[in-house]
Amino acid sequence: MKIFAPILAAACVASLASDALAGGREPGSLLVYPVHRSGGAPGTPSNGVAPGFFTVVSVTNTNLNPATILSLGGSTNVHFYYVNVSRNQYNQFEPYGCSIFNRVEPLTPADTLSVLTGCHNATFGGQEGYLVVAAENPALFQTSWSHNHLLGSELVLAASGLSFSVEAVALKSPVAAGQPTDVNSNGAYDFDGVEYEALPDLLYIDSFIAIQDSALTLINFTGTDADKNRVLLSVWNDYEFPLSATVEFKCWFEARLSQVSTLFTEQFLRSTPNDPNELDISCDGYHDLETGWVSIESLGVRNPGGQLIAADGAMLGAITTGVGSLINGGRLLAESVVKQTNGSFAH
Ligand SMILES: [Ca+2]
Ligand SMILES: [Ca+2]
Ligand SMILES: [Ca+2]
Repeated sequence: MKIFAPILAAACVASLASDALAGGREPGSLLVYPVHRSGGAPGTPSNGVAPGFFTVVSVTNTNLNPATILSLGGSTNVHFYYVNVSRNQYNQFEPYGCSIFNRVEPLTPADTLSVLTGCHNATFGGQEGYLVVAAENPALFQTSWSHNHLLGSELVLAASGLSFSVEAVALKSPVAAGQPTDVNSNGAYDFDGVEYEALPDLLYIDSFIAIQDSALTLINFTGTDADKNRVLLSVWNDYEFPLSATVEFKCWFEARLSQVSTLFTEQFLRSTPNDPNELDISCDGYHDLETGWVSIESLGVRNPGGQLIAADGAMLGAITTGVGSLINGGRLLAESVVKQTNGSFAH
């Protein structure tokens, strides 16, 4: 930091933010797991995408109160939608497409279910992407309902033992408990404040350490998997020196920060005006490593014809170690709702 730091405009913006955020800290009716790596159970073939990685996904029904011991009260079904990405080797931010593999599981009151995605996702290994899990009425066929009792998390493991875990983003439904959530009957989960909570319009990486070269994951919830979300990354280094980069992506990506922009590298940050005291890990008062933080905002979503279909795309994401890092850890991106964005998930 600077000794006499001016009050950041961003801090003022943050203080206006709504407290109704989807931070994965309270149970909801729909869960978004930002990353799944379904490299297959040990011994299963992989198509070469993220081989050796697999994920344990957990979902818990915190409802302890069955209506009657013999009724379905308190129970729910949970519909898993594995969104599997077709990687584009020429542009990791613009996959060729995303396809959904889905299945339904029942949860009794106080039930918790953990699955290995290599077994639970599509029948062959080597998939990656993200996962949506939505509560459904167990008495009706594929009818999503308000059941604000779901919590989730995931543990991503590599054969080497390296791993990270991250919570699922839990979205509450404002619909009355037990009532169907597809209010507009369009067959999509709408994150519009009517069916489910709206999504934030600002995401944050609260801090990054450049040499860690963490992986950024973003999911686009506006338009289809063919539409492109243009994103502004506003970065401040350890001396509040402003930098920025843009990235365009479709559907879902996970990429190392150094691949998103070279501004995230230790070498580049050393070349900027930066605090000579931070980050000091040898306790000699002189910096050894460079750090910064990031706000992430959509600049709009365009269809394949280049036409603007939304001025502000809806996103969620995470910052993790991704593939191959020696340093482990993962967390959801922080969120602010300055102005609501309406996302949706068609299934
Ligand atoms: Ca809907
Ligand atoms: Ca520094
Ligand atoms: Ca030092």
